[in-house]
Amino acid sequence: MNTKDRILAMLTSKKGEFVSGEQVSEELGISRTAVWKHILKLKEEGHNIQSVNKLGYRLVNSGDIYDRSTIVSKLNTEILGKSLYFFDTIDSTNDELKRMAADGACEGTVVVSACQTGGKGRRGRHWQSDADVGIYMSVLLRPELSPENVQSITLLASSAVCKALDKYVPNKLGIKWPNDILINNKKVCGILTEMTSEPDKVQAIILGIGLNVWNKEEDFRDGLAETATSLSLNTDKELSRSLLVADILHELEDLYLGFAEKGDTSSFMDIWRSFSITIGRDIIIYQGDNKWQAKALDVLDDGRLLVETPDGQRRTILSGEISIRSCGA
Ligand code: BT5
Repeated sequence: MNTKDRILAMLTSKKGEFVSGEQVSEELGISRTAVWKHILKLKEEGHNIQSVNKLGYRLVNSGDIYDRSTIVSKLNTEILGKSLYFFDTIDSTNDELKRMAADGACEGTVVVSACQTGGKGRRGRHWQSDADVGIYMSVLLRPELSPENVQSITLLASSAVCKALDKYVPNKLGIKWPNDILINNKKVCGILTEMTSEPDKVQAIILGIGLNVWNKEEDFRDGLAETATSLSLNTDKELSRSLLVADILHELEDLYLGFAEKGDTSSFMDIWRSFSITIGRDIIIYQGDNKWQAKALDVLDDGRLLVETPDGQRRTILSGEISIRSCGA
């Protein structure tokens, strides 16, 4: 192992704690200036190393090199991400991809950004998108489908994300209809699906995925610490945002190609149901100014939620907010 790699190994073994320049120089028998030069080289290679006066050096998010070439090196897809744009910062990956779609970008184009200044949730809500802690990505799909089928694409996406995340947090994930992915009832991922269409044909679907990876509890602002969580808060497994992006794209493509070929939602609806924390629960449904209670019975193959009201009537809901009673989410 050369000296630079030995420094990296030392920093990695400290798991995010500081190591002083003196310690490194003594252990490796090199001068402090030589240590500093190797650290600069490691930073150039993309390692996120923080240098703080009197404390020394620490590796932030160890091993998590996040850039276009690292993502592409891990991609194992035919279509999704073949055209992939990586930004250090952008207003919103959904908005950027929408602009690209209007200019004729092809199906499978992906936009990833290390940070968003105007990350969006549904209905104009805000998505906290701090630098270096999360995944903010959008995927362009152009399926031969009518606009009514778009709801099921959102469920396809949450099923794919759960498949990709399950190995990091086995048996902990839950999906709250339609698009919230939770760990122990706290939101780790949100999905925003936007569409442009002609009356009976979809032109473009922009699938936006926001995933909290490295956030610590104190990073969540505006009361979000009560309701939000991150992957690293729930697993000791090694995390790499580049690998996560590649894995999510792989799982998405797998489910999407099956769906686009046969128009059949059953393959991913079974996955969705297996992660669902909504079905069988008493819920409150919010639609505009109305709020009513019901029991969630099932999710239909087109993505609508089938519910039963206390007087025994069955209804389906296509969109809206729900909260699950006695779950806090
Ligand atoms: C969503 O909206 O959950 C969809 C979020 C989609 C974000 C991605 S990031 C990449 C792409 N580009 C974008 O601009 N957006 C997409 P909704 O169900 O409306 O939830 C929004 C609510 O979640 C907010 O009102 C907060 O309460 C909460 N929230 C905001 N930021 C959060 C975060 N980082 N983690 C967990 N919860 C958050």
